[in-house]
Amino acid sequence: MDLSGALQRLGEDDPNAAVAKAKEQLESFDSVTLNIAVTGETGAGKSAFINAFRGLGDDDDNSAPTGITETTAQMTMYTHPTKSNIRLWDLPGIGMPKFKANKFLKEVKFETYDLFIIISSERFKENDVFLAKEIQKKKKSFYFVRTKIDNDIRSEAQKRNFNEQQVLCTIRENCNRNLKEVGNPKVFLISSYDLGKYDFQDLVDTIESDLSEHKSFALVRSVPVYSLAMLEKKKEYLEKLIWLAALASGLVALVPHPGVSLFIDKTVLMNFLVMCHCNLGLNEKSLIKLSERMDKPVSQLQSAIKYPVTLAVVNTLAIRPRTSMTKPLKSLEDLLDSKFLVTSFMNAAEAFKATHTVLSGALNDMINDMRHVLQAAGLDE
Ligand SMILES: Nc1nc2c(ncn2[C@@H]2O[C@H](COP(=O)(O)OP(=O)(O)OP(=O)(O)O)[C@@H](O)[C@H]2O)c(=O)[nH]1
Ligand SMILES: [Mg+2]
Repeated sequence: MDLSGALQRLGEDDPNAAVAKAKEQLESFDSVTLNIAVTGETGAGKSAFINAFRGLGDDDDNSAPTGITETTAQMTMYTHPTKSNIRLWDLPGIGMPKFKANKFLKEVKFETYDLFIIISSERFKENDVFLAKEIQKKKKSFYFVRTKIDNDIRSEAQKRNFNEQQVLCTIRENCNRNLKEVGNPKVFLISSYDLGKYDFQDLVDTIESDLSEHKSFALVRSVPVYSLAMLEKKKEYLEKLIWLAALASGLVALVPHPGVSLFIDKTVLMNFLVMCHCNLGLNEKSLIKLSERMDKPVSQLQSAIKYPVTLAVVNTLAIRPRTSMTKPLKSLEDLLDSKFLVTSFMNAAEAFKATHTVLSGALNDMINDMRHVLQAAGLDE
């Protein structure tokens, strides 16, 4: 996209006004809230699902306690580790002695949640159907998730004539038999310990298509990348924001006389790149989590990273960080260390084009890196 296309999309002629508007729009994507309620019987796997969705292990700090005895007896909110406005709510199932249907309906504030996930590790029961109907009455969305599929596959795999697709099909049919009363909804089969497999991606795609643009962005940005398909989805979303970030950086409004260098605050550019870096799972914390989940040394995953984001930024076109004149940059942190960029442009259109190219190039490099990380982790099927 060029500058005139970007201005047209924002409905602005004036680059200065467009910068303010682009900043506002970027912030609105950043500040959108998403509240996901997760409910189901005790032991169904609610807490494990919440942890997996947040990219955490069951033993991490701030993770939801999981276990073979009743562990969640009251509603608990868990925020996303990097985005506090994305929240998952652990709601004890209505079958629990301490949480009968009436009490549940009274205590659950339906309007708080954007959607409900009803989890079972076996067949869905009366309580699940009852709850779905109540949610339906409140005009909210619900999704049925049949979890612990890895267990089913593992035990069925012992049998002669084992066929994974057939096992999945049988589980699906079994679940559907009990859900006719709620209009035969789709059941998503997942393993919280292997989100890259089975129907997790399908679940995200389906929820995404039911949400508004801003909320679906919040959803996609919050899930960890455990498959190439999820990486592609993230790519699609992040690419959509490049033109906004390029405008919001304010370069187009700052162009001086031709040939004169500019010292500009690069906060917007860096914030965008750091957001992408973190969202794709290239930050150290995410790599450590992935290495633990896949039982691979973190150094093996790190060595798959070929283009540190700094290189992409530094080497591309007109944007050069000020510190490159004094000391070499080695990491994203080095680049973040210097507050200003020095650069020069002929006009606003050129400034926009250069910024757009830099951001696209850096994002593309990060995506390629994440693809290599997934390969190194054995998740490139
Ligand atoms: N293999 C496997 N085990 C799972 C999965 N999800 C949960 N579990 C295990 O099932 C048990 C119960 O999971 P929890 O997440 O604690 O269940 P819960 O629904 O939160 O249970 P309460 O808090 O008691 O209501 C734990 O031992 C988990 O490790 C899964 O997808 N696969
Ligand atoms: Mg629990």
